[in-house]
Parts: sequence; C-alpha cells; structure tokens
Amino acid sequence: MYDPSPADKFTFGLWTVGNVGRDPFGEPVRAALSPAEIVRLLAEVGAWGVNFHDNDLVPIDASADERERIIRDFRAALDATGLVVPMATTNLFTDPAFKDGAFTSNDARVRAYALQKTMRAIDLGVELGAKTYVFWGGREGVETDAAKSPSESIKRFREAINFLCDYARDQRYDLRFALEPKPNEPRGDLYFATVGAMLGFIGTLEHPEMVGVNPEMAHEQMAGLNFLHAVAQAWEAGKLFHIDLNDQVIGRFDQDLRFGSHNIKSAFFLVKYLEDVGYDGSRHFDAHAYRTEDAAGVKDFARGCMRTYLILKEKAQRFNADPEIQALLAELNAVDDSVAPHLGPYSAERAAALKAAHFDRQALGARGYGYERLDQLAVEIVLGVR
Ligand code: GLT
Ligand code: MN
Ligand code: MN
Repeated sequence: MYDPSPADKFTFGLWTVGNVGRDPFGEPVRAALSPAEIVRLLAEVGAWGVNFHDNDLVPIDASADERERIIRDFRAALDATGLVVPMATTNLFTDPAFKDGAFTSNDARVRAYALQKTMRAIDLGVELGAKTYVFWGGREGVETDAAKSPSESIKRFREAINFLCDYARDQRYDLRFALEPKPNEPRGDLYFATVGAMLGFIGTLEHPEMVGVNPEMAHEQMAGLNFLHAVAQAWEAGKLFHIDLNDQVIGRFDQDLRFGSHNIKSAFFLVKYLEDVGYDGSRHFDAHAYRTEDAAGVKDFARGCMRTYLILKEKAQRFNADPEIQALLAELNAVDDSVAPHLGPYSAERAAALKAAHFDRQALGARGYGYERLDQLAVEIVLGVR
C-alpha cells in the first residue's frame, strides 16, 4: 500500500542519494557512485525519475570523450530501468569561479561564463528529456552589503533570466524555468530569500509565463516561515512548477533531512494540500541521508521519503473522509442568509447596504471557533489512532 509507483512521480537528484556525506567539518564517509549506479539504485527503491546538475553528470573538467561515455552509460541505465529525467539544473556554486555568485557576481567575466555554462547545461538537460529547468541561486548573495548594490544584483539576475528565456525560446525547447529561493547558506545572505520574493520578481520578467518557482521545504523553514503558505501562494498564482521536499529543524544549519522526519504535522498538511489541489508535477526529494549511513542507509533514507509521503497521503484521505472533521469544517464555513447578501463583488448597492447593516460585535468576539478540537482530531489522524 505504501510502495511507490511511477504515478506518484517521486524523483531524486543525482546529488541526493549520491551525497557522500562531506560537511564543513568532515571528509566524505561514503564512496562516490557513478550516475548510472545512482539510476540503478533509484530504480531499485522505486523512484520514477532522476534530476541532475550539469556537473553531477559530467565533471566540469571532463574531456569530450569522457563526456560522451558518461552520457552513453547514463542513457543506457535510464533505458534499462525506465527512469525519466523530468528536471535539470546548473551547478553555479561549487567551482571557485563562482565564489561571488554567478549571474550577480561583480566580475563581468563570471557573469558571462555563468550564462555560457547555463546554456550548455540547458542543452544537456533537454537532450535527456528535462521539461523543467531549476535555478537555485547558490551563491547569488553577499557576506557584506558593502560589496554590491542589492538593486543592481536584482537587475543582473533579471537580465540573465531574460537572456536564458530567449535562448530556450530560440531553440524551440519545450522547457519551463523554476526559480528556487533560499535565505542563507552557503552565503551570509542570499538574494530573493523566499518564495514570495521570487513570485514578485517573476512578474518583472519579459516572459513571466515560462517562469515559476521551485519551493523547498527546508529553505522556507530556515527563514522561519510556513512552507504550506508559500506553496499555496505559488499554486494559486499558477507558478508551482516543481517542489523540493525534505525537512529542517528551524535555527539549525542547512540540514536537508529525510522528508517528514522532523516536522511531521507540517508535512501532513503539505501532502494534503498537494493532493487536494491536484498538483501533478514531480515530488522531488532534495535531501540526503545522515552522515552516519552506509549504502544500505542511503536506500533506507530514499525509501523513507517516499513511504512517508504515501502514508501522509493516506492520512489526508482519512481527514477528508472523517465525518466529524468535515462537519466541523462545514459549520465553520457556513454563511447564513442574513450575511450572504453582504459578501461578494463590489457594487454600490452592496456597499450602501453593508454600511447600514448592524453587527453584534460582542457576539462576534464571544464565540469559540473550536480549533482545539479540530486540531486534536487532525493530530490523532497523523498519530494513527483515528
Ligand atoms: C543544492 C541545494 C538545493 C538545490 C539544488 C539545485 S542543489 O543541493 O541545496 O536546494 O535545489 O541546484
Ligand atoms: Mn532544493
Ligand atoms: Mn536545501
């Protein structure tokens, strides 16, 4: 019942199950896997697709021959397993050239190189089937505001995204861009820190229709925000092009924990929302196994992400089918005949009637909403006793 199937659209990046467990204080603890090995691992655990950065697949210094061999092996593994590549992205953060960012670097040569690298990576992604192209800023930010004008950085980022939209259109690629915000890490402050910031920015682009967002659960949580609310705003704006699922303890370093491993209640309401609205894109787990894990632990991690999603999906169905919960919600949202005429689109008549209406303010303030009972019922569903 909780086994993943292709219809669930579960995906992982090469960098997620391929994470070797390096951190700022310690060396790798797991052997690096080749892209083809990662594809086979993902197929074994039941994932639907695999995503990659250009350099997860082809090392930045690979020769033309190496590049060809790696892509051939990767393609063969995809063909053999049936895994698809729904999304691709560019690594604009690992190489020292990008230490001051990519599209927002103060060095014009870096900005030009970043555009070149991204065009090549887009070609590679499209060649392997990607329909969504993610832009995570990586190092688009600062440690000190003495370094850059934030509005100049916004302009530079806009110019880059406009350029790349036109490039994709010129190539007749069937591709949409998804911008991924993050508030901090690896730099002190990153530009476009939240989903809301990205949504505002998209409206200023030349081709806003081909650009949406890739919200990541941990990134909004790092900013202390409610991830569900960010996702809902993106969805409601028609901009939820992709999603990165994982988990995070607020106030800690960038953890990229297994989905549902910490904020289980937030994960529940998120899964419920995605399923209720009919989001039909990838469910991408952008996370990695604890550094304590070996190869078997990595599979436990990947299986756990998908299993938890499916368990929560079943809990969401229970919530929706629960007569007591649904009766409470219906009662809360009831609009009685005395109020109904007052609500709705503006008209001069409605405004005049509303201005003349009498409201019993004391009674409004005195009522209880019953959210304690409702929330307890939701918690009992999540805890499995209801
Ligand atoms: C990196 C980052 C993620 C981004 C990936 C795409 S790379 O792992 O932490 O949030 O989604 O660039
Ligand atoms: Mn991410
Ligand atoms: Mn992350």
